[in-house]
Amino acid sequence: MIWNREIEQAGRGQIRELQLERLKWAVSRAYDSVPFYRKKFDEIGLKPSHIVSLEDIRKIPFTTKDDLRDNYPYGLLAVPMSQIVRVHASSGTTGKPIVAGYTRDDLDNWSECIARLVTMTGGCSDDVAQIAFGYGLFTGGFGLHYGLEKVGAAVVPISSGNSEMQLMLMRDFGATLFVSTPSYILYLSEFAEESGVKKSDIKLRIGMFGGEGHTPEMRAEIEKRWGIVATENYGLTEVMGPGVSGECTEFCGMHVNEDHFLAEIVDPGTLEPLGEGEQGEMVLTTLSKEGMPMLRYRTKDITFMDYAPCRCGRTTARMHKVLGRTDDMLIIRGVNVFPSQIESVLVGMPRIGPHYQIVVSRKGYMDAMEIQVELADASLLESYRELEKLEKAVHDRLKAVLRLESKVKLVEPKTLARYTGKAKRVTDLRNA
Ligand code: DLL
Repeated sequence: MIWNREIEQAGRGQIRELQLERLKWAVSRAYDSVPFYRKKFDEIGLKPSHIVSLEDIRKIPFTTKDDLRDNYPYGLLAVPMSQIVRVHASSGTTGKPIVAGYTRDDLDNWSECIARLVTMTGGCSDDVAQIAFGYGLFTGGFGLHYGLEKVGAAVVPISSGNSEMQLMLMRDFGATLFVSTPSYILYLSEFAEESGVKKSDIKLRIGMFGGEGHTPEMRAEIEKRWGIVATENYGLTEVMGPGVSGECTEFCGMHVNEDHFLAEIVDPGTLEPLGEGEQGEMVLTTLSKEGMPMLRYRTKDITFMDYAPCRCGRTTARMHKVLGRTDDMLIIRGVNVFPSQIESVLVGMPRIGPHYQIVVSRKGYMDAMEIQVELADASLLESYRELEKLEKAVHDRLKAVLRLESKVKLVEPKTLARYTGKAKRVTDLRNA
């Protein structure tokens, strides 16, 4: 069990004090060792010595994904290659990947961060942990791996895909903790059903899901199908990978590892800071990273913060689950739509499965959105009236929530795409 009481139960004043001390360290190192940061500071006449309070962080310019791309592959490293012991990367949809370099201490801190998250979910040394994240450049596999080992769990590094083997090992090795994206466990649910695997054949008790969001409705679906406690964790390659934050079993947000990350919320339009409980874009600063320090990284993830102590006994700030990304928001005929809103509606409805795709197109000057949803049971296809009734019910519910007209198309079970990693549920044909 890894519960670092010194930080996870510290008073807010103590946490802020530690953060300030580390922020000053991080800023000086970035300024002294990374020409990119030095140039940005010099342009506005900012010196590391100007950072004397946590609020002074607002003087520091933001860092964006483009900055990482422009400095590809190693331009943002703060140490010589001889001190880097691991490199990861995240492939974007276009162009060059985002690269992250880690020193040995960075890897130790990473393991500690994950170990805390595992402990928060109830994971311990008795667990057999099956990791179904890809092992490779993606941070998911290796990231969870070392933290689970640190806790003492028996790690099964099966990696992603090969669902038949996943189920076989899950049963034969007695896996009790499963790690994947929410999309993959859903896919595996289906596989389990088809292969006649019963709940009683497996010992799973905890799920640790991340790398993408899932709605409360989707969580309920996963918990029901597997009889597990489904928890969520969050992170991104740019600042570490998984390990930034994760849920405890009080399920009231994800505890941020605040001794390693300083979280701010800003208005994505004006970039002005927002207060506790106010929804905006999360900006992260690394407080301990040696290999590749990140100052004020704009994550594009939309969430809000809660600084009240948690019922679990931890005092670290909690971020609410990610509500969407500033770049996955669809604007359909002027109305803002997040895919997660659509998922909430669909997964809560009877007779349809959790699999869906959103297709946006443009006819003339008009945007059109079609939502393809799988039926849970093919027998409904035999009654046109029933089908029409259900289609209308889904349509009306979506219209009420989104305040937008969309076309709903119910399709046969198992005809839409399945994902072993992160799902891609939106196809936007408007600029194709
Ligand atoms: O997805 C790191 C990770 C791996 C986190 C495994 C948790 C578990 P990237 O590939 O760089 O890193 O993608 C980072 O994924 O900015 C979010 O938009 C999204 N994301 C990650 N976790 C969550 C989550 C990993 N729990 C990007 N909820 C982030 C919503 C998430 N979005």
